[in-house]
Amino acid sequence: MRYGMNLLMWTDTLSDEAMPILDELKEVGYDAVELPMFDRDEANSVKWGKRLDALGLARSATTVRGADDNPMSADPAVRRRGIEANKETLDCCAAAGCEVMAGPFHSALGYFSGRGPTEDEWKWAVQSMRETAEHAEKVGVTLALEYLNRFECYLLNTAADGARFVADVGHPRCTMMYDTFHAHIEEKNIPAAIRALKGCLGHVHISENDRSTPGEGNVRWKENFDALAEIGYDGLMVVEAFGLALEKLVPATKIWRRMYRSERQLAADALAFMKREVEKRR
Ligand code: LER
Ligand code: MN
Repeated sequence: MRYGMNLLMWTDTLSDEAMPILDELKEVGYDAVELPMFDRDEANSVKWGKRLDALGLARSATTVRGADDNPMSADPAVRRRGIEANKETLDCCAAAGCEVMAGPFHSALGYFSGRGPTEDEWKWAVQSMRETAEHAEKVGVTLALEYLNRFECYLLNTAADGARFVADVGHPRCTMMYDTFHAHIEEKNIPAAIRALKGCLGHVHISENDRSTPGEGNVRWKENFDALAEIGYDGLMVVEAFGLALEKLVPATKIWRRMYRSERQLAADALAFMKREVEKRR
């Protein structure tokens, strides 16, 4: 297993001032970092990739789409913007050397029709994702689609939805991801959810029920780590904890309070927690 930390704890922007966080995460002992990939600036992505290469850190990225570039919109022009935005983001991921582009970029974050996905919406989302996966193959990045809780999106809310979606897309570059926070809200049975992703699980977010230090809250950690070991998951395991500086995600994440002592402490505690839990099951 390789362990990563998401930069969303500190920032949603890859600015020069944020770069020293990478050195700090290396010092703490991480193998990987997850980059917020929202700005689609290829030159900046190359710069971040070089710094990560120098530090010997692996990397993934997180991205989202909104209502005006929704890949499952009824409006073909909006869908086209969604596909192109996903492709451009993939180019930035490749420029930064990311293995995986993760996140809920299958549909608009924080946008709702007032009912579940229609057959047409499902079909449009599948078509958009197939074209995105073909581009992912070209640039050598793997897609890891994130299912979210019902308050953040309505296309994919459970592991079973995700497994069906990925099967419909039917492209080796299109995998699912699993986030313990969303599963904690939506799943009745955590082991069954993780088993549903066997064979298509490409990425994992380790995230507590309050999005603060993993291991200190209400997520059923034993069941999660047991089932991940059972299905043989051995990819990137990335901590997702959120701070207050998240302008681009606030419509979905709704974080208004600080829930940890320091970012560094959270990162160190989370790494020790994941390693302990994974080692126990080897
Ligand atoms: C992102 O990884 C995530 O979990 C979402 O809730 C962000 O909106
Ligand atoms: Mn997540």
